[in-house]
Amino acid sequence: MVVLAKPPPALDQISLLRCPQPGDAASFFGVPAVDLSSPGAALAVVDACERFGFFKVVNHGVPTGVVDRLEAEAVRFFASPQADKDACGPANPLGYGNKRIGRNGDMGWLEYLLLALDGASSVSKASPVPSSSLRDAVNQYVAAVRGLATSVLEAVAEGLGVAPRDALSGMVTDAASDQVFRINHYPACPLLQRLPDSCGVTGFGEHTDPQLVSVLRSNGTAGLQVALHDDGGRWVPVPPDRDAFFVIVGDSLQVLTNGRLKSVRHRVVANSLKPRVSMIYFAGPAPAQRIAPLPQVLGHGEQSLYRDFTWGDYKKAAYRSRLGDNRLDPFRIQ
Ligand code: GA4
Repeated sequence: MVVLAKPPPALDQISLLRCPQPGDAASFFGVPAVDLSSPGAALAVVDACERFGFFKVVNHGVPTGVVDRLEAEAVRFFASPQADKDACGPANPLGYGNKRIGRNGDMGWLEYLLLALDGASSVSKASPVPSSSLRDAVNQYVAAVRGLATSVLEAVAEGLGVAPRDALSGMVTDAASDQVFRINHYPACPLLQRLPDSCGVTGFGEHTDPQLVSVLRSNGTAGLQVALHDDGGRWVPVPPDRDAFFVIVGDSLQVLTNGRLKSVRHRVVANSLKPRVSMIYFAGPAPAQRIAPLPQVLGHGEQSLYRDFTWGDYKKAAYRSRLGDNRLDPFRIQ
């Protein structure tokens, strides 16, 4: 983290970061791209999840109109009067949030809407939504993106030689599954121009996602960075691609594969000139789902690296943690 003698006002509660520069040769990261309908997709998915815990899906078949409609609704909501947005907040954890993330003091240069989804993957009644048009746009978008998440989990099962094919995806299609949807708006941050180039402002602080997988789509504004698993966890920028979906491996999938697939630390750095809008679908299992290595991923005599827990246990622990904590550590068998 960079420490300045006096950060500009309005940013004084948000951490500054040392950032890789987009032009640095060392910061180049060729994000693996997978076409799920191609032969060999299952092995490509497993390879990317093992090496990076991250990849992008291209030729995904999700209609552009569905994505554009939700983006337009999101832009409209975030441009609405502050009082209208505040009427959907403060996020606890659902609803409209402004700079505060979670319950334990994490702050970022963003505002967001966090929604829970019900068994039919529609926005739940417990989630405050600003309008029926935004609700409809989310429901339509989620129906498509949940299909993508289940295809990814089927590919993981196939690539790992796990049967049945829905051993993992079934955890998401289960009527009791715990799915969450988030829309983030990172306003342009002109104050950044007063900081040195190597210095960024935290948009969303570094963390891993607790769920199985997350599917992220953003507009064309840069900001997302991932930490490489090898190479000392070096941070690399992810070039934006508004036509692709990025898949992020979560902690639960790491445990279900006994650490073979690894969750990826990621963060968002604010942009000085352009707003960034991202929408993320988090595929979590049912609260009662046991999260333990699938028997077929364990080699002969291989023991679980983690003590047994349910998704409900893990979620409760996650919500007590700080964003950047290593949430799996307390569950690891020494
Ligand atoms: C990270 C992944 C999802 O965005 C999220 C986040 C949640 C929140 O924003 O309320 C958490 C964070 C996330 C993990 C640790 C806790 C809970 C903020 C936080 C400090 C919705 C989720 O499920 O976990």
